Amino acid sequence: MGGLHDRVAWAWPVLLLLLLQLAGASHVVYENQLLETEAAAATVPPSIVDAELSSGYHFRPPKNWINDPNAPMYYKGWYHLFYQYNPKGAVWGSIVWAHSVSRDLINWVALKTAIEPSIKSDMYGCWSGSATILPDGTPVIMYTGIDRPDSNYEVQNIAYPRNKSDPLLQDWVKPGHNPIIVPEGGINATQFRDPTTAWYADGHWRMLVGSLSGASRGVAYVYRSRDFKRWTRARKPLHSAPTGMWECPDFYPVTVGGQQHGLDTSVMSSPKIKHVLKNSLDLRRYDYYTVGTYDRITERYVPDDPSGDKRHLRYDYGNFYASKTFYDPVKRRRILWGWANESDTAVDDVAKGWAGIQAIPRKVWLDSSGKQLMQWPVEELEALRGKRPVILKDMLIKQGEHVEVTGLQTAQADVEVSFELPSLDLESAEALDPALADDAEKLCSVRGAGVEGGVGPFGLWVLASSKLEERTAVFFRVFKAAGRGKPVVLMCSDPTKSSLNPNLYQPTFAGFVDTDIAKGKISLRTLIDRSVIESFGAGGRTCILSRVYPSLAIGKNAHLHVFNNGKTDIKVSGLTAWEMKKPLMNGA
Ligand code: DQQ
Repeated sequence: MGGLHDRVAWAWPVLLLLLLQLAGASHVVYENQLLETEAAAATVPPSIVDAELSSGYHFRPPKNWINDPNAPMYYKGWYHLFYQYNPKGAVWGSIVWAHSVSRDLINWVALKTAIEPSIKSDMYGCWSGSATILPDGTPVIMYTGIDRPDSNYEVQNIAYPRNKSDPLLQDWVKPGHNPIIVPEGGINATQFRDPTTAWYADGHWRMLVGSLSGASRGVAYVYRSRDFKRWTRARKPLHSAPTGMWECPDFYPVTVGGQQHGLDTSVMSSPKIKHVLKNSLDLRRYDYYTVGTYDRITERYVPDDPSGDKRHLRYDYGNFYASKTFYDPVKRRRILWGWANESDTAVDDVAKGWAGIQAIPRKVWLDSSGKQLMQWPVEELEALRGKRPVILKDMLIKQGEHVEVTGLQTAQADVEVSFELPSLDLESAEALDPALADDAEKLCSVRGAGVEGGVGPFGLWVLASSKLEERTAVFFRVFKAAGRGKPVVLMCSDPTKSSLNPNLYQPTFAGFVDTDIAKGKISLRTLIDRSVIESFGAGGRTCILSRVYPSLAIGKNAHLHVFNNGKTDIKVSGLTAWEMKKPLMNGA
């Protein structure tokens, strides 16, 4: 494996793929578009179908619906991403596993469909799943199959590459012993899905399947196997909580002590590690996680913070769901993929012919506090930055002022800002209403970007029209809170003015930022990609992805400002903004 022959044999298809992509062709076979498309296109504002609103450097296929990222992995020089895909249109349905490959996580080439209904146990759907690399290097996919037409009876299946010497892993074979797991022993058969990457310890493989027990208990069942073929359920689930169905669980070790390197899923060298358990809450459609301890003898997981199952630490406080991580052995890091749905109507989605993107892949690691994860866009993204960034330094922004960042187009940009609060007089900060002290979203919806404050709101107006009728505010706001050792920092994305189109869903997103603002500094990085605003507060402590659809602030008409709507002066100690180039994006 991996010899000269393999390299020569695979060089041609890869070259061909790249040429085809450059020529605008695609390997994805598109079947009939939905019939409504034309009719719908005639009834929506022109901006919805404006190609200038189509994201450019966020992962997506040229058309149709996508949802969950599936089985991300690195194999023989290529990063692989599979994802839930509807080949027939821009709404969920007829789901198969589409497949793309990349050398750098940024430029993507679409391959043919990897997994589609073909056996009894997946005939009515091939739903989400994960990859595990076996000790001999074989990648294996486990996924959920729907095996009857009239109800979502969910079973777990397995697939192997037909040819392990193909670094592109183009063909997948489903062995005859499928399904490998069926919902028995009182399991809710219609809520039993999304197997995780397996981990190995003490002669056994383990993996999780998400489920619902009773009316409202989210559960992660543990299955064990010696041979990866026969799987038996452990007596008790790994963990459960009264949160509703757990979709797409993810479970992995992280290094304690603030180092950023990731760990293979099977690493168990306690006490230097902690584990992260993430679940996607079907009821609320967000991804939350806890940090805790895994006991591989009892097969139980205990969150460090006993209230963690209720307090809902989230990867992202915006539009980000059904995420999945993988270990990248090349750069020794753990990478997180997450799906961002549209915030528009299904009619508009059909009109524009596509729906859904994947967030920029993020490196994740445990913060030195041990309490939360940190996230940062993979460094490869920086290759898309234009050569001549606009740089601003030491700019004071007084109460009610805003300063436009000029000299570049900002519809697709990467912006890094450092704010200083030179005269941080915390007395002038607003008092935190105890009733909202645990509800960042509500707090942001009543204290939005337009509501003058003491310290903040300050931040960016992104995708702003020339007269500012349209703008999305990404900002911080500082509160003093009785009984807390330090001020409370809120990070918000307020899209309530993002578009003049009245039919859009424009939810305010927000999360608290666990940082010591009394030191007088906070940073913000925002990735702007036409209809995507993906922001990282305080070096990746709090992240918010929003989808917005301006009707004026499109292409060259999109502007960027720094604003301060608080009484305290804010200094922009540094701002660097780069235009972003377009990568190869599956032929889109
Ligand atoms: N999407 C998949 C399921 C998963 C859900 C189906 C989460 O496997 O539970 O497309 O978005």
